[in-house]
Amino acid sequence: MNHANPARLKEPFDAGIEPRADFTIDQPLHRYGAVDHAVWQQLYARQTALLEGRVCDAFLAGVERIGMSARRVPVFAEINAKLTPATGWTIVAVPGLVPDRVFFEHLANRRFPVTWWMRRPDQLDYLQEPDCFHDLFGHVPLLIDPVFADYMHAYGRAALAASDAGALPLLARLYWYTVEFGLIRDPGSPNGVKIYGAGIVSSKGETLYSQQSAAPNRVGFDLERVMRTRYRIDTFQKTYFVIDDFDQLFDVAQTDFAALLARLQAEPAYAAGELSPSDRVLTQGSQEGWLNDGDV
Ligand code: HBI
Ligand code: FE
Repeated sequence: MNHANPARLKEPFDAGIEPRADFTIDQPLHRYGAVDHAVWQQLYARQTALLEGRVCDAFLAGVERIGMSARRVPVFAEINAKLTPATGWTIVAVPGLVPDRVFFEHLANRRFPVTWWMRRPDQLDYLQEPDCFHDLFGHVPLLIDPVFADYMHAYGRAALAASDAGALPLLARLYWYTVEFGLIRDPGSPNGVKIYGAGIVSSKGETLYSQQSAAPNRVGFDLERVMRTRYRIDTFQKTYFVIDDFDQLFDVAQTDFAALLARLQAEPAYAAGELSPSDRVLTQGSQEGWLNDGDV
């Protein structure tokens, strides 16, 4: 799953549903048709089968504890009945991508914005914007893990501060290479990694590619390295960053980002597929299949 750049919000929000000032809406349960539930059922069945043995245990435990329906688009209030008592997080329905600052305001208050609508059947394998399946199935199960839940909260507060300091791109890279496309060490698995990033978890193609392909680099997570690394939103990742455990993310969230951001903004960025001599390289990618498309 790749996120469109929120700044390029294309379609006006669905005319029938006027969002509140914080861009939230009530989940329009009446708007789901049989096709929406069928697409949810198909994606849920496909990904839960594919993720066995590939996704981290915390994700599977989260899916179990939250108890999302396998057959119908879940009712957000029913998800919150399980999630909120556990880690204080609440999911809120939104019409789609919301402006960065609004997004971070929600995270800083333990609210996770979940797009209400489902992709169409012809978008099963690829969709530019996050839909309900990506946001709910991809992101929410880890919000019931206490350490990951604290990381997301601390990240939201840091990103809010960074966006005021004009350093949002650096924090967006941290989100991209952890929350969206992060891998976690697992010695017994292919390439020594398992998946936790929501963008991978909600994508059949990237679930297989991120763990098994020889093309991408897999590099030990380092905060400054990640914040200096550009990413593409229209291809699978050229480099994945691998954490040892969620405590590592929680420690990162305690960083004094103001001082770090001031220093990093002066540093040159790495291209998405570039390796640096100081990288802890788990696998050096063959880069096969990468169009020599330069790099954003
Ligand atoms: N809005 N609904 C929604 N979901 C997101 O994941 C999201 C967003 N707006 C901004 C945004 N993400 C980015 O700023 C982050 O991915 C960094
Ligand atoms: Fe996402």
